[in-house]
Amino acid sequence: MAPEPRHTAEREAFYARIATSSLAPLWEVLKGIQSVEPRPPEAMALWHYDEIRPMLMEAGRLISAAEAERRVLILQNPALREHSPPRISHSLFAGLQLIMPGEIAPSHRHTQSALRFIIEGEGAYTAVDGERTTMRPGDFVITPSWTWHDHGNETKEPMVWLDGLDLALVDLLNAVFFEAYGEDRFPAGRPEGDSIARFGSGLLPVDYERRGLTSPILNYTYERTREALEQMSRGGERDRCHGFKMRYVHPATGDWAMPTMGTAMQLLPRGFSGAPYRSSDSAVFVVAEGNGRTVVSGEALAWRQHDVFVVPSWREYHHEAADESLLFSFSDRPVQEKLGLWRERRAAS
Ligand code: GTQ
Repeated sequence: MAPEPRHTAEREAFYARIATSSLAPLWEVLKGIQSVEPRPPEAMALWHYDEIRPMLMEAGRLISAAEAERRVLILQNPALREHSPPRISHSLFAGLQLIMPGEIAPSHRHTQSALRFIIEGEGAYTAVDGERTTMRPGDFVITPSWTWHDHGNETKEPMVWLDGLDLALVDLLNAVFFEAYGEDRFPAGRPEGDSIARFGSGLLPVDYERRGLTSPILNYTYERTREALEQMSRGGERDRCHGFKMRYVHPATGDWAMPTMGTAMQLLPRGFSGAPYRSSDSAVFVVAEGNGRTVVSGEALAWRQHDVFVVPSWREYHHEAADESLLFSFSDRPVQEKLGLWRERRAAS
C-alpha cells in the first residue's frame, strides 16, 4: 500500500495559494505528461463512404459552395469532438469536400497546407497560384502553404475529394494566417500540365532554384502512381508489413512532398496479410481500390473502396487484403522526423 501522503491539507492549501501567483506543482502532473509510450487521445475510427455519401449530397442541396466557401463534411474523430480546430487525429484534419456542377469554391490562401485525394468525379479542377489541374480519382493534389487556390466543377457530375490539412499543427504554433482573394478565381498564369512537365519526369529546369519546402508538382496522378506500384509488385520483394509502399517525394530534394504531412500509396496484393506494425505517427488511410481489413490492437476495421480510417499513434496494426488493394495514407511523420521524434516497431518475424 502506498504510504499515506503527509501534509495533505497543507499541500492543497499551498497549491491554492501559489495558483494566485500563476504557479503550479509539477509533481502532481508529471506522470501524466511523461508517459512510457504515446497515449494518443484519438480513437481508431472508420467512415464507410457509401454511408456518408448521401449526407454529403444532402449538404449539396442545403448550401452552395459559394456560401459555404468550402463545402466540407469534417471527419471528426469520435474521441476528439470537443477539440478546436476539428481533427481526425490529434494533429491532422480530414474532411470530404463536395463541388456540384457549375460551382466554384472561391480563391483564398492560408498558411495551413492542404492535400486533396480524389474520391469521385472526373474533370473538375483545382487551381494553385494560377495553374489548373484536372482531377481524377486517386490523384493526389497539393496546395502548398500560402498559395492561392480555388476549386471549380465544369462537369455534369458532383466531384468529391478528401481534404487533409495540418490545421491543429499550425494552430499549436500560432502561425495561422488567412487571406481571401476577393474574386472567385485567381487569374490563370501557367498552362495546365506545366508543373508536371517541369518537375514530374525525372528532369528539372537546369537553373531550378527551390522555393519553399513543398513539392512543385501540383498533381501526382493516380495513373502514374498506380503504374509504378504495379510494376514494382511484379518484380520486387514486398515489405512484410506494408506490401509495396511508396512515398510521394519532392523531386529536387527527395524529402516528403509536403513539409508537414507525409503521403504514401501502398499496394497490397490479393490475399496479403501483413505483419504487425506500429509507429509514432497517427495515420489516415483512404482506400483507393479494393477491400480488406485492418486489425488495430486486435479490433478489425473492415474497409472497401473510398472508405477512410484512422490508426492512432503507436497502436499495433496489420493490413489484410481480400482483393488487390491500394491504400493512400498521410500523417505528420515529416514533422516528427525533423524533430528527431519518429519511431516505428515491427513485430519480430
Ligand atoms: O480547400 O481550402 O477542408 O481552406 C478546410 C479548409 C478545405 C480548402 C478544407 C480549407 C479547405
